[in-house]
Amino acid sequence: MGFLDEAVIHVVSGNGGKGCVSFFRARFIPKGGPDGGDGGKGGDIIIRASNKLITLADFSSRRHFKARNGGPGMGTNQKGKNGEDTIIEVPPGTIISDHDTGEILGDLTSNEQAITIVYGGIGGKGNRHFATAINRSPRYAQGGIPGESKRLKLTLKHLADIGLVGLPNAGKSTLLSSLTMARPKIDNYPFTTLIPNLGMMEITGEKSLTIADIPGLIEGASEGKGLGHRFLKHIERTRFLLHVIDMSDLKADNPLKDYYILEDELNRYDPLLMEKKRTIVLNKIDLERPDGLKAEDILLKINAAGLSAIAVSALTGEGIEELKRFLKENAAG
Ligand SMILES: Nc1nc2c(ncn2[C@@H]2O[C@H](COP(=O)(O)OP(=O)(O)OP(=O)(O)O)[C@@H](O)[C@H]2O)c(=O)[nH]1
Ligand SMILES: [Mg+2]
Repeated sequence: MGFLDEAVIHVVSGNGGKGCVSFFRARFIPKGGPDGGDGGKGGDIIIRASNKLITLADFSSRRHFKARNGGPGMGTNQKGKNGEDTIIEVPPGTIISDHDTGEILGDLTSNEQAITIVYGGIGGKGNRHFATAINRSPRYAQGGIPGESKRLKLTLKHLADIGLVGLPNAGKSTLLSSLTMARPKIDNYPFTTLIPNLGMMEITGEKSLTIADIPGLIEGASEGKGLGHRFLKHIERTRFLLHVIDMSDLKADNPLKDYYILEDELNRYDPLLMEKKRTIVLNKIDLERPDGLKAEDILLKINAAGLSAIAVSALTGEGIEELKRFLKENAAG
């Protein structure tokens, strides 16, 4: 499942209703005073975060949003109805900016957090407001103030509880498919994943953890090399990182070399990434190494360097249950 991480939408708040020109009419009172009511206010455009959404995919088919106009004022001093607001739901982690000026209008991080983006126009005043000593029967009422329109850019930053990082071909997508129901494209060449994939790992009947698989990272990613840098923003707000390394591909005398190179890239991209909890997943332990070293031997070397890792084969499923248990205990919110 690929997802949209950016969308541009067009929003328009409701016009204010126009004020009314009307005069009081009753039997035996041929010339009553002005009693035209005010127009109703136009609806606002409100954007609200909802936990039910995890992507911006809905906005690929729906880009225009308009709030209802205010109703016109009526006789006997009746105010027009206020136009209904339009509420647009987005996933938590959506940043809203003005597409034309770049100004950030809002950053919705938690469920139900909402922001009013454009207000509806106020209604016009009815003719009763314009009566004066000289003109007691004004035939004039105000029009409503028109709604405001804006082009907005929505950018989704928070995609997942857990982010998978690693070199191309390390087995991140395979790991996503063994931890979740997601079925991303997997192949034996670097840069198979071109856009991030998301999957949900169930914890209990109600709760699940969202896992994001991003394209492989390479040295220089923080300066734009490869593909992964474009997607680093997706891991900025993940709670937990799984750093996937390929056991069949690492150097026995320096098993963490590539790990440190990528960690350095993460740090260059945003030092705050270093504050996230993380663990190393030693993947592809089903493969034979030419030097005959087994997963236990590599794990010992990693321990000797002061780190720990969880050994798995994303392909055969070995170690996956342990990894799931570990994530439930350490990566759930
Ligand atoms: N033997 C073995 N092969 C694996 C394992 N995990 C992944 N692979 C293979 O490694 C290759 C790359 O796997 P992917 O899951 O596409 O790797 P990736 O890290 O997502 O790669 P990019 O998207 O290019 O960054 C595929 O041929 C997988 O079948 C494993 O545990 N054991
Ligand atoms: Mg992949």
